Amino acid sequence: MEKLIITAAICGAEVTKEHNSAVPYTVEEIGREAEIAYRAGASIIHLHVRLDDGTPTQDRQRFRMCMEEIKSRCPEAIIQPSTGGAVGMSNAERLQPVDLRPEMATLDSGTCNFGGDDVFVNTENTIKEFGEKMIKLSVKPEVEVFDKGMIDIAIRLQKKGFIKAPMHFNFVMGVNGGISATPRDLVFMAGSIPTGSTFTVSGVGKSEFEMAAMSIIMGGHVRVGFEDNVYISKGVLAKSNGELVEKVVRIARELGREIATPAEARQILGLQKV
Ligand code: KMH
Ligand code: ZN
Repeated sequence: MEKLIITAAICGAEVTKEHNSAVPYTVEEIGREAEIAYRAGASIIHLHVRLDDGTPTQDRQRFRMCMEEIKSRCPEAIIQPSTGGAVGMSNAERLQPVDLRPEMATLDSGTCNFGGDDVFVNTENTIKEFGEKMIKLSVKPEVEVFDKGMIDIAIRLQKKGFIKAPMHFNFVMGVNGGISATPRDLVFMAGSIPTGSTFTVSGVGKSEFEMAAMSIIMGGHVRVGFEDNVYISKGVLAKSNGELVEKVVRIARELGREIATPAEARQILGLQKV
């Protein structure tokens, strides 16, 4: 089986220090959390950035500063900025980090409820716009899907030339408004992507490690981190993103799956180091 790529989603846009005081906001905190996760075994850092007070931002300069901080601490890490940003941001706002030509960036392929009254809007034209820009700047998208229909949109737009094949998907499972995080649903999602695609799984909340274990067994990859879950076990807050990554490494080792280095992750995903 292919080696396991671990992604650390170190801060997200929604989770705050009130949920877990280790959630990073400042450039220094973001760099530190990325480094701890990287040293624990993550080869990809999925990156949202914040102002020092915790406000989510897609500001290009803030991304530049955070990416430089991460690169200075872990030069080999694959940095994957979010283009999802936070609910309510405009497309232009969300697309800013792509101008920095990262190796990867997320491409959210559909609209869904996002808990309460929030709606995370990604119309077909938005997906086309983001996909075209990523092709133009040679940025590999991680196609973020919160439900099965979003896989179908991505396949349709890939056939029309807005996304390059082979696609790499992230199944975000357990968001209140998206697909639930159950073994049946994960088998359904993994069976719905085109042959030759790769996938990673982000189990939200208490399902994080259950979905991770299933994905490891199925030959998929794994994302963990404060964006998705702040607990290391029931009722116990994780001390760092690194602690969450370490747990995935332990599960993978017990199940006989080796961890990919960043170089191996680049090979699996067809990335060229810049
Ligand atoms: N913050 C969510 C609304 C992504 O990074 O591309 C969207 C999100 C997805 O986190
Ligand atoms: Zn994200």
